[in-house]
Amino acid sequence: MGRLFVYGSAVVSVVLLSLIYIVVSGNGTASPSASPLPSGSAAASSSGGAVGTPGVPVGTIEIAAHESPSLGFDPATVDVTAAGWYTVNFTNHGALPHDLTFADGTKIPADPGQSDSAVVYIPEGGTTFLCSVPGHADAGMTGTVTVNGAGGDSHGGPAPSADVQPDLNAPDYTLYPAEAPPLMTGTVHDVTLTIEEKLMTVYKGTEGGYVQAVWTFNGTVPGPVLRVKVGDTINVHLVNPATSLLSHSIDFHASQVAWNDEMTSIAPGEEKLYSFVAEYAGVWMYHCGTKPALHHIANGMYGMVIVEPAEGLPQVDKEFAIVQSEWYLGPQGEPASLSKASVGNPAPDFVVWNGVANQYADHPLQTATGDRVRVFVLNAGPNIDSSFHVVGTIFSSVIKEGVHLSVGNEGNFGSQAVDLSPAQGAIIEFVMPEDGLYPMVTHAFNFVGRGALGLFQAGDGDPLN
Ligand SMILES: [Cu+2]
Repeated sequence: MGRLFVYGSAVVSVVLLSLIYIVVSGNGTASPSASPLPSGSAAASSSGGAVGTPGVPVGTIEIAAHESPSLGFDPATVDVTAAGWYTVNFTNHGALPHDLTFADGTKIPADPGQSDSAVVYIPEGGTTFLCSVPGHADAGMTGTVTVNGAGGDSHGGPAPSADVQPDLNAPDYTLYPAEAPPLMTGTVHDVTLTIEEKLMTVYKGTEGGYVQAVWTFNGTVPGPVLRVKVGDTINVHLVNPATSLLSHSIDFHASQVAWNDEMTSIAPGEEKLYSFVAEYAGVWMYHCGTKPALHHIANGMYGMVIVEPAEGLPQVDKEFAIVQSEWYLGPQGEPASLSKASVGNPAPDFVVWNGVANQYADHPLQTATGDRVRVFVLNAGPNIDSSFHVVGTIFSSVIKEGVHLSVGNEGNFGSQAVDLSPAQGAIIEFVMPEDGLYPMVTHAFNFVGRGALGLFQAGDGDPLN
């Protein structure tokens, strides 16, 4: 059916072709060497553009498919200087099969890591393309080709949401240790937190990585985990080096102090002392509160304080500390996007455990089978709720924001997921009864594919041996 159309009136034709796209996409011309147009179509030369010889390319277009931070094409918008035939090289940087299907039905499929090409006619009015794998266009795999900035009807769907492209040269990320630190000894603790503004890889995969100019406490996102007990005094020396670009501050949720005293901002080159007594047990957030606080939190300035009861917590076999947070990617090498973090329906590019997307899927957290495992969990946000769940386990003990589900309670109740709004924390315990892998997710499942996936590995991870 698509072959009945010619390009005499390119704009109209493209629209018409787009309208019949769904019909032709299933059997569109797939052969890289074949033209989707009738061979020698006379109408092709009447378009008035620089058509050239039918089937003989006047240029090359490179388009790649990516899957992170969401499905899309790179670039999603291509501009050429003249209508005509082009060699289109399509590379699939993802882990799923994709194709590049033009509005005229030309389809270039590519398996993960593979490339293929076809010769495609770009009419004066431009054209559109998408991935015809079900759901992929809706997820953002659409794009346009314009001729001198003109055309490219939008029938292919909305532009991809991925506004930052992965960088194949991004350095590997630094694994953040998930093991909870031991209780600090003594009852008065002097802690120095030095602000460091630095580049950090927040995700690295086969399709490349994302580097952001983050703001940190002591050089890591999250900042260090501080572990004390009820009654302890914490003297935090906050240092903002002269080399910083911005003023910063700190706000400990484990403290009760005046906002306009301890929490005031200090300029580059300044220091201040923030002293408090840990009066209440729990998993507490600390963060920079300098305006706009949303940006300082979204760009990495948060961490966890564990306050144990004065008598301590019961002994367990393994302890981890996990902070959930979001990345709203700014351009490569720049800070996180405040405008993306500020909208009323925020859509983070990544939701992560301890600062880096998928790092504990790449590097599973090891335990012995049958270990009693305790996880201190904090949702640092800044915006998205967590539903913390470990697949294959039941939480037998949960202390969430002071509310305790205890082991051996009357009726033997358990917990499957712990809901944590931004700035809420919990202490959970569970046992992995057999060798194997137990994924850690937020059961808000739209975010699992955006970095909120980790693995606990019990024993050798293999239930079959
Ligand atoms: Cu700050």
